Amino acid sequence: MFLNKEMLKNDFKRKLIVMFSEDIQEASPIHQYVAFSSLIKDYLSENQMKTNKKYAKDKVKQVYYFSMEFLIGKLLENNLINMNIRKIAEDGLKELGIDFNKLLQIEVDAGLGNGGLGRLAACFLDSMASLSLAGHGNGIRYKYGLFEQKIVEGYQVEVPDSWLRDGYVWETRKIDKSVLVKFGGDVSLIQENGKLKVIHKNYEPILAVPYDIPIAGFNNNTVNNLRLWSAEAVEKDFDFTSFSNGDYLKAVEYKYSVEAISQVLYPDDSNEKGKMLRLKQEYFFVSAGIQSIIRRYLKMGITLENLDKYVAIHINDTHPSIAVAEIMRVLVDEYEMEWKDAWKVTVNVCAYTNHTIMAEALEKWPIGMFKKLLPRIYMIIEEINRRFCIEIFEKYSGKWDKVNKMSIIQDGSVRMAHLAIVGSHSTNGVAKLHTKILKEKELNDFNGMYPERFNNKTNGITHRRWLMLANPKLCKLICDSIGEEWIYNPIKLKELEKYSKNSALQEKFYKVKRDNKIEFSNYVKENYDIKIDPDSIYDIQAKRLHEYKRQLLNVFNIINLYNELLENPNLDITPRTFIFSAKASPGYHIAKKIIKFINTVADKINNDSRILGKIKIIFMENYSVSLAEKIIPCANVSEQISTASKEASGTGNMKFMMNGAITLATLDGANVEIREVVGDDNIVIFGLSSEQVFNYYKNGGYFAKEIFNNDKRINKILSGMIDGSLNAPKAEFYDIYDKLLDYNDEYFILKDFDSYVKAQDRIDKLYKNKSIWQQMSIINIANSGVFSSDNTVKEYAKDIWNIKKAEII
Ligand code: 26V
Repeated sequence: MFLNKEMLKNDFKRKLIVMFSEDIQEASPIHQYVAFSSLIKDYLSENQMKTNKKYAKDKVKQVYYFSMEFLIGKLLENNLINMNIRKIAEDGLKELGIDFNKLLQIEVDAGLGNGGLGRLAACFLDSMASLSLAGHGNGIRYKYGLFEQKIVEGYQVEVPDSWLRDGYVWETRKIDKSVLVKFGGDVSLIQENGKLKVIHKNYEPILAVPYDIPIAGFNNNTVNNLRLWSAEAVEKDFDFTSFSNGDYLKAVEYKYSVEAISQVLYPDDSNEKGKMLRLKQEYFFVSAGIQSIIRRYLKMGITLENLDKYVAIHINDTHPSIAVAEIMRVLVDEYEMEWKDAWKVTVNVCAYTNHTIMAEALEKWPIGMFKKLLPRIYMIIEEINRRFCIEIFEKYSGKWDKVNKMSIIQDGSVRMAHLAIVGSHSTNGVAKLHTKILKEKELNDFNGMYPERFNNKTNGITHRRWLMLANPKLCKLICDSIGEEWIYNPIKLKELEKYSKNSALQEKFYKVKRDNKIEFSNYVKENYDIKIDPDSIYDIQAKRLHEYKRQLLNVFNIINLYNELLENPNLDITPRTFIFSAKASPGYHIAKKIIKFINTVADKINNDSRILGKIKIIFMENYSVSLAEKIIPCANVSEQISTASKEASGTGNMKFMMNGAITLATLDGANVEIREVVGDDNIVIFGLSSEQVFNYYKNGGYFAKEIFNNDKRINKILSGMIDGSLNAPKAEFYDIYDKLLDYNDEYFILKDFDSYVKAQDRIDKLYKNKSIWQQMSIINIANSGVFSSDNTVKEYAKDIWNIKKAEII
């Protein structure tokens, strides 16, 4: 579709009149935003129609990415970039007297995810569309996304994220595509004409209503779909008896109990045991998604035996793994397919990604609850399991321990990861190290059973959002230096490497970073009333708060540095600004304490004039996609310091690298691969290896108290937590202290402390040499193209989904 600035301006004026009967002068900023975004959506709709027609006409194989989370952030600027009209939009709006950046700020983030897993799903959608791949999202339209975090007196306070309150421009309600999802009830099996028939009675029907969000590819006319389901009461089942009896409240209560299903995104804190509503959410969006997919393919005249030639379903972590059983239910019960045939199709259709080795995060559902909520699905899982156990038994000639270890149903619960692996033709980890650990440890038995199913797909990030959108100055400098080819093929960023020693270019990169840092310091001054020095090193750790991510290790180093500065105020260090941003799950007590601890330490250090402003600590509240876009472009140092083996991949690490930060890291997750591509000289590595960590877990030999007794620095830091020297009650941080000493420091913070301090010292020395630092930074940017999600998604398409490009002309 051809579009120039004048057309855009005219269309916009027209849209304001159509929507609000207002001209530009009258329209409020919010109306301007709504009208402008709706206009952009109109343009996308045309291409979406073309895209759908092409997919249908050519019977293109399509992938449906099933995910409980899609952390997409704001869409307006992203859509403008992908439609290649960002510049004319900015210029056109300016001519109409509208501040483009202010307009962009009006949009609220769609924060339908906890962290890495949800953001990965969003990056994949962007890449699939941009690579002309037919790939769509399937998820839940939560009324409330991940809570909004406020920091009050150093504590995290959670506020509901009512992102839909003022309406959401990008979605379209598709009432005609609604489906029924059935919960509970009684199931009986009867024989009819020699066939087994399933009778499901007394169930509770819930109406699943889809809301579609267009996903635009970059400069290629492709517009795919993100379908999010909302739960509503089926009108005829509205409790009219109570209503007509005058019990209006009861009638309304029912409506609310139904809508509860898509009310709120669960924060990934405590284990899921006993959380009926969460299981309901999982089945709800999976069943709705599968039913609507199958319905559509039948309409296209495709027989279900061939479904796997036209459809791939991706199971993003175990949350949607019930898809395996739901596909079986639809094929066997509704379309009377033979079990064996249905199973073959199901396994070929499904593929599963594992995102963590943290045992607490592995989903298990109590049998009783499962049966009650999903009686038919439970029967199907029992049958899947019965056949699977026979397979194990045959393969391992009667070894019961293998059966016990791998069985899907065991010890009173349904193990969702097992279901996902058994019902999929592919199981992948998200970084080389993570996949290795899965194969050798966590999922070793399954790897023995189905070695051909296991594979690695290292995560990636979309360079369109994380470089072009988030860091326009750097984007321009790169284009000025090596042209624009990298935008289409991010591997070409490599061209930059040959200039890494060029001092004129180094100076330009330095200036871009410094400009970003100044912009950020103004933002911090305005919002936090803290002055930070743009010439200090911006050292950033921004990610969910988890003990294994070790924000504590970071703080301990800061306290140590502070202690050293108190002893010697003339210590020759480059001033540092330590920036944290992290949400803790509302039920994760220690994580919330760590937030309070960071803020308490910040308060003390920021206000101590004796250290001459050499250290500043900022905790930025409410980490989100939008905040990440602000923070990451100004980082000098990227903190990726998880206990080795614990971080499956990390994706923040890739975003920072792409924006020229130097990674300070343990050899964990994708850090290992970052080191592989940039080389040892361009990353700072410290700490225990994953082998060493496993070795300690297995054989013991680590005694945190020993370190506490022998290392004066640690002794001082830990004692300072509980002796009242911080501006907090003495008992405030005792839990943290206790976990480190009495519970022997599960995440090896004290063990890695010395190595981390030395690594931080190396950072300081490297930064002092401006030319070396700039060279390192350029080399990092130059090699970050490897981590574009375009590459990752290409591999999924080839190795797992077996789908090909379908270009829209
Ligand atoms: C959840 C929980 C809940 C209980 C406490 C421990 C724990 C640990 C981790 C999680 C998150 C599980 C799923 C997840 O978000 N994984 C992240 O996925 C990213 C995308 O693949 C990956 O980059 C991150 O390393 C991984 O943590």
